[in-house]
Amino acid sequence: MSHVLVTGANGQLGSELVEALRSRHGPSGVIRLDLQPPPGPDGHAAGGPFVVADVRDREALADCISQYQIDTVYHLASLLSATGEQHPDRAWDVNMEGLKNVLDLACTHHLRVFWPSSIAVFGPSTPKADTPQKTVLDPTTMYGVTKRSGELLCRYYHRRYGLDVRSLRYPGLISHKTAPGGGTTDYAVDMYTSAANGRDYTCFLEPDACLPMMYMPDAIRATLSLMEAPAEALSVRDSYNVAAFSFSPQDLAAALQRHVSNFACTYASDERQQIADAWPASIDDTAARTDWNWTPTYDLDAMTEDMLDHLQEDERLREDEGVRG
Ligand code: VAH
Repeated sequence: MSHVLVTGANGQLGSELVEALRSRHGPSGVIRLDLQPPPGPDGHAAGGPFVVADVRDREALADCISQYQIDTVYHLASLLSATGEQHPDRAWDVNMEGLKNVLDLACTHHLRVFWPSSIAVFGPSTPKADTPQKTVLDPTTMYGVTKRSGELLCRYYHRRYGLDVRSLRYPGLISHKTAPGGGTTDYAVDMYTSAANGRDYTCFLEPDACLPMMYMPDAIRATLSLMEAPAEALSVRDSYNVAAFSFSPQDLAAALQRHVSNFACTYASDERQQIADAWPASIDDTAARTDWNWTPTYDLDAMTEDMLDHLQEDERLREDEGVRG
């Protein structure tokens, strides 16, 4: 029976990847690791081993790998773009020391590794439309610097040591199950939540800040498709561009108003606008489509319908619980 380790398991991506991996490996086959225990009894799906540890602690990671006989690591623990700008030193430490610990241990224990990169590796000199797989990479944030550095580290470990480490440059990820934390694209989840709860929203980006985005079910499917692809099919060993669709805050507000007619969005951009300005508007993911048959399922309207269905149901359940007291 294969055992997989998910670091950053409490996060927006981690919590849903754990659920998807459990359907393949069983609850006892998916080991979660994060700085804090999972939130509350009704937090993530209960059950399955959980390790409280810091990914900068190589010994703790080694103990976990040995104790649970891990054969694959999904190393998600990371500080995201906005938080990384507030704490650049910690972002470098967690994002880089954590990754190198995982890569070194993967070589020692002959593991396979998935590691998320981001469109944050692109910068102001990168072509903004249909950003190519191979292009200028001049990230302006510490997060982007760690993601590009991490991509180069992954490719080095593959070429030098033969490590099977695979990576995706995720766009902004949108989900309803676990709140995101510290990202520039997180405005979208905040806007959905406000509209679903009958509140207006003030967006911290400009109305025309168009960014590549992806619904979480597609991101999970892309991750597992990449990890299940035959190694010989893969032509990219730093990190694959992967895309679904792009939209701006005003596009999202209009999509929401088609469902919540009285929803209103105002705009008050902050320092996160400068981060978004350096990122692409759309991504060319031809390599992913060619090498491992990537194709997205959701577009903006399909995502909006599904997001609102789930968020409005969650709100009804909270109100019912409030009524029951
Ligand atoms: C962030 N959600 O905003 C992350 C992501 C493409 C953006 O990497 O930092």
